Parts: sequence; C-alpha cells; structure tokens
Amino acid sequence: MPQQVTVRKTRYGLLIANRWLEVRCRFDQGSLAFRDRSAARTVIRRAYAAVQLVGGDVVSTLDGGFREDYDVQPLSDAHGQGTTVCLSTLPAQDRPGLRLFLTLYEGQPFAVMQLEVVNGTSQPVGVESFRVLATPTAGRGRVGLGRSSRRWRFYKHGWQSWSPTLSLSCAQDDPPAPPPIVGPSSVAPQKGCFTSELVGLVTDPTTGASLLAGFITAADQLSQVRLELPGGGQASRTLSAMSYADGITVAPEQCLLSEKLLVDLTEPPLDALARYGDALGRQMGALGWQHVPSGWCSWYYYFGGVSEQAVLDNLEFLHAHRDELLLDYIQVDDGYQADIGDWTTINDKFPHGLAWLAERIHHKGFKAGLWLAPFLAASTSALYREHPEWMVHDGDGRPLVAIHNWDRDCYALDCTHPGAQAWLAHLAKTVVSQCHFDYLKLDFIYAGAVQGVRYDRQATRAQAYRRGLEAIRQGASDAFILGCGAPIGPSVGLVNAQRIGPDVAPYWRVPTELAPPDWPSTSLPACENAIRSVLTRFWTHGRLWLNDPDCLLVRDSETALSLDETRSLATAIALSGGMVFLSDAMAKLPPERRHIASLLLPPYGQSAVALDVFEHSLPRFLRLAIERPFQRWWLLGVFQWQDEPSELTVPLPSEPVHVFDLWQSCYFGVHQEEIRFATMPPHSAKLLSLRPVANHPQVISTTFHFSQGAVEIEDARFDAAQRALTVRLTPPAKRQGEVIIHVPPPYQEQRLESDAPAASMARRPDGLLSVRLTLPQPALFTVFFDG
Ligand code: 9PG
Repeated sequence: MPQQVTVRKTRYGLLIANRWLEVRCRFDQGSLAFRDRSAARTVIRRAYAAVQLVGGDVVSTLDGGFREDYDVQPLSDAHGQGTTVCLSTLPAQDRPGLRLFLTLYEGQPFAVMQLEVVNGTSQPVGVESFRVLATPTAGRGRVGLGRSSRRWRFYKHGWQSWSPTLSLSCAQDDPPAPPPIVGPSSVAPQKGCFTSELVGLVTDPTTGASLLAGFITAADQLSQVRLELPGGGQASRTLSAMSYADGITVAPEQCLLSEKLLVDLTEPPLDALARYGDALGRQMGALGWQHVPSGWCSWYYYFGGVSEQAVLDNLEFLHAHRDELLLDYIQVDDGYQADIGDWTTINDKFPHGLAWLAERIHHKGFKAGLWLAPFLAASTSALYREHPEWMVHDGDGRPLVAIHNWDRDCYALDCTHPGAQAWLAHLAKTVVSQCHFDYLKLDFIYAGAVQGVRYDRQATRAQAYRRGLEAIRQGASDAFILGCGAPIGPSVGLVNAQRIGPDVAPYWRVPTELAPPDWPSTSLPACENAIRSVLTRFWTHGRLWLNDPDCLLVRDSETALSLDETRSLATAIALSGGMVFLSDAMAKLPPERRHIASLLLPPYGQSAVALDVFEHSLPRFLRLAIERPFQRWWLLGVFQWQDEPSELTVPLPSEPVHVFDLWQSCYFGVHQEEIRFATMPPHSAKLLSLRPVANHPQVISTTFHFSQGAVEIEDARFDAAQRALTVRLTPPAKRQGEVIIHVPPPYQEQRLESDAPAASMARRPDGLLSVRLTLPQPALFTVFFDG
C-alpha cells in the first residue's frame, strides 16, 4: 500500500513525512531534523546544507535561513512516486544562493536530497564542493544513535576497487589511504574522524540504530561521507556528506547541482545498504550480463612473464578438460604489450600477435579476454612520446604521475582531450573488432580520475573519467567490460563487471617488512585483503554490476597458502555470486585441487549477505538463502580469521536444521539458533548447508557443486505412500560425487534404483546415507525405504 507523503506547515517551518520518516525544517534557522518514525528516534537533530566556493568562502543555509515561499512538486522517478520540497535560502548581497531539494517517496523509507548553487551575482563563482547534508560542530547538531559513540561502528567504503572497505569501531582510528586508493579529498586523517567514499553508514550495534548516507548519482562528482567524533564524547558528533565540484565555474545567472544523496535511518542497516545499492543501480542505469562469466586469467601464476606459449599450454589443457571445468573465457593479462600505453605493439613473447591468439582461443571453443590499462602511459611509451599533450598535468605543466609501477613512471591520460578520446575509441575498436577479443579487463583506470589540470578545465574528475570510459565503450560496442582499479561510483552504468577488492596472491598476508611504506596493508595483494572486500562489498553484486572477487588460486605448490586458506578463498568467491576465474598453471594441478575449482563452476550468480559486516572488520558469516520448489535451505560460509586455532559460535536459523560442511564432508547433526565449533584452524572456512529438518528421508547435501544442490538437483521428493525418495539431477559438468541423505528412524533403506551407470548406495561412518554417482548426463534415482 503506497503511503502518502505529507507536507505540513508548522509554526517554524515545515514537517515533511511519510510512514517511515519525518523531516522537520526550520525556516528561520535554515536547518533540518530527521526522525525515524518506527523507532521514534531523532537520528539527525539539526543539519544544514552548504557550498564551499573556490577561495574558501562557505555559503550555508544556516547563514540566513530558508525563505518561507517553499515549493512542493509531485514527482515520479526511478524510485517511485514521491513529493519534492524545494527550499531556497534568503538572498544575500553578492553571494550565490542555495536551493535544497528534498524528496520523500510513497514506497521508500529513505529521503533523497540535492543541493543547487544559484549564482545570482554578476560574477562567475567557482564551486569546490557541496555539503549536501552536514551537522554543525557545535550545539545540538549531533548524530543521535546510541549513547556512547565508542560503541558505534562506521562502515567505510573505499573509493576504488582496491581501496579498503570495512567496518571500523568508532573507538579506533580510521587508517590513512594514500594514492592510488585515496578518495577525492586530500584531508589528512585525524583522530576521531572517519571517511568513506560514496556511501557511509554509522550504526550502534547495541541498539540497532543506524544512519546511512550515500550518493545515488555519481556521474558528475566524486563524493564522500565523513563522521567526526573528536574526543569520542557526546559533545560533537558530526556527519557530513560531500559532493565535489572540483572548482568548476558557474557563470552569472547559472546554477550547478550536487549529486543526489540518499539518507536512510531504518533498521536493520543490512537492509538499508541493499536498498541503497538498488537505488544507486537504478539511478545510474547499472549494466549486467546475460550470465556470470567464468574463465582463466594469466596474471596470478605467470605475472608479467606470461608468454604466448604459456597461454596456449593452458588453453590446450582447459580444452582437454572442458567437460570437467566449464569455463567461458581465456583472459590474457599484463605482459603481452611493448609498453604501458602501447597496447597494439606486442612484445616478442607473443610472436604471432593478438589477433592470432584470439583466433586460437576461439578455435578451441573459448571466448577471448585482454587486459589493458588504457588510462596510463609510461614515460617510456610511444604514446607519451607522440602525445605528451594527452596527459593530465600538474600546476606547473608537468605530466602527472598516476603510479610508479613496472619500474617506471606512468602518467594519467587526459580523457577530456578529444585526441585521447578518439584514440581510446580506436584502441577498443581495434582490440574488439580487428583482434576479436570479447572481453576487456580495464585496469588502473582510477588514473582517469586523478586530480590535475586537463584540456577541459570545466570537467570534474568524475566527468573526465566517464568520458574516457564512454569512448572505450563506444569503440568496444557490446564487448564485456570489467573495471579494475576503478572508482566505484562513476563506473556504474559503464562496466558489466567490476573488481571489488585488492588482488589475491599465493599467500594469506604480506609480511609487514615487505609491505611498501606508502600502501596501507589492507589493500595490498593478499588473500586476507581480497576476501575481506569480497565480504564487505557483497551488496554491489547484481545491483551495480557483476562483482569480480578476483581469481581463485588452487595450486598446492609454488604457494604459501594452506589448504584451509585455499578453501577460505574458494568459499568467499563461491558465495560472492560473482565471476569465477582460475589463475594457475592448469597442467600442474593435482586432480584434488582441480576438484576444488570445479565445485565453483558454473558460478551461482546470487550473492550471499555478510551478516556481521557492521560488527566486525573481518566478517565471519556469509549467508545465502536458496529456495527451490522441492526444498529450501541456506548456505553459510563461516570464516576463522585468527592466526591460531580458535572457537567460533555461529548463528543458525531459529528452526532446527541439519548442519553439513562441504569441505570436511562432516555432518554436525541437528541444531537451531547457534552452533559452536570448538577449534577451527587458522584462516579456515566452513561451507555449511543448513537444511530444515523433515520427518522423513531427505537430501542434506551433495558434493557436485558448492551450492550442495542448487544447480544440480532438479527435483527431490519423498513419496510417503511408497516410502521412496526420488531425486532427479542434471550435472553441472562431468562430475563424480555423492548425494547425502539423512534417514530418520524408523526408516531403513532397502534398495536403490537408478538410470545412472554405476550408481551405488552406502551408509557413511556418520550414519548418513550416500548415493554415489558419476554424472556425465542427467540422472534419476529412487531409494526405497522400510519402516
Ligand atoms: C597486472 C595486475 C593484474 C591485477 C590487477 C592489478 O599499485 N600497484 O603496484 C599495483 C600493481 C598491480 C595491481 C594492483 C596494484 O594489480 O588488480 O589483477 O591485472 O594489475 O599488472
């Protein structure tokens, strides 16, 4: 039932409300208050909006308050029917004015705000940033969650793929994030100050109260959310949501809008985060793909040493094992190019060139993928030599170094330059239409959004970045585009998939003495870091794009990863619902390691939810609900992050469930509410199937796919009259495995009938019944019971 949005005049201003939210606006003060109606809690007691001009001048709604002649308009947009109230500031001499648009929807619990600067002066004004919503540092401006802010947690969202994303205790410090993972503002980290990019969330886990502030448009301005708790006391808890206009000029009689900010106070915060992702994706025209890709990538075994022969060897192996490992793409990563920027000049490790290699890949029945870092040009590249004018420059006219990597300085391409744009479109066209690559991994593309001087001085960093990506998209037509090292907000709508964390590596953690001093340890390549982001960015999958959790490494030699760590990585990638790419020397893998990889294929497509993302910096529980007409169950990934064996108490559904772990093939019996695992090895994971208990024989797991039944079981029914359990399976690939059945007393299995060759049935030592099958094609079996 849609709920009306009401706008009521009060003694001091306006009361704008729907079922969930009340926004009180005071004309005289130019302030707003936000109240969560269901929890009867005023979460933001007093807020304002302001604009920071070039030169430092700040124009705020607090200066002179709002005019009383507000405007109310009905609205219908991507989020439904709503009402927009427009509040304008009282004009002040020689200063631009402000207009604040506040929308409440009939069917949404959040408010959307947008700020506009109106230049009524006779001079152009430069706009540095919008504070679309901010609470004053003094007085009653504080954020009203639970009493002690030391108990609060802040969900910090990173600016680009590799930037750390995690929830922090507000009693701890926000770790610094230097380039290239730093966000748009160069504010040095301060004690008690927490910064998040695009979206931030504060929650008090003891009360459940929470406040999400996140931008749902991101094409024009980079944005940030900041929480300041100086001293951690109650006196000054301030929140600000900033949208960066990067100093662009607004001519007299012209206006400039901020990005749109969504404010959500409703509990639980997990739902608010999902709703925010939905709104951002809707507003930005998120792309997806027909299915979630799988493949092989050359980087994490061969690194820069990759050769044509190495790609061909793996191609050959994967072709020969196609019925076992069903992969779509063979992706050539960094290492084929003559230099960074010279993408179509191939080095001598690839003697036959790119088009030939793509043809070989197609010939073997795979699609072809290619890595590019299109917004970088090495100081040594022909691209830079020939077009120094296509680079972003610093204030002194020198090309700006976006990264020092590959032993050389790499400059940032100025994507506002028409010549650079034409080159990007031509590059993409060459790779896709002439060389026939189907998939582009666009890496280090944050370089398109670095701060610097560009050809178009009126373009913001976000706009420059998107123009570059749009040029590539135009040249690449409908090829699959994966963003990597890519800013999150401005990529939505232009990429099909996005890397959402740091690189994996054949080790769990980088030894601190080996970590480069200018990189925060949380974004260095390491499985611990990659898995953290896969868990904390679960909500972007299927909403903004397809998530790329990075590659699964299953090798058992030339790696420092233990089997437990490998299974943790597999669990995270599997439950991410995102892409599944392997990156080993395939022929070197023993069959049992290939088996781990095969369990993730095909990708399931649905993302699990990190249940405790707001409670722990390293979430432990990743839950995915599966509903089939014949059965419903949950998958629960349980992660033990400690360096020593540790116990873990795991939350379970309130109804009794059979608990079965795929990795250990271990049955833990029936539990409800919680289960305690006394000792879990360091960095280990469990992949549990939780099946509600039936009073007859029932399937509780299979070992054909990590989902333990979701892709391979077509139907499973117990016929009470016949006392027969019939299961119909379609194999995801050629696979051997078991269907694991719980048989409650008084039932006793009698015989197995099956159309599958060599199907067999046996009791396991734990008392469960196992039906073993080799599945080259669909199969049907029935177990008949006595009792
Ligand atoms: C290829 C790799 C792989 C990988 C990408 C990306 O700052 N750095 O030095 C840095 C180097 C490499 C890197 C990220 C950061 O990895 O994520 O999958 O394609 O480039 O060079």
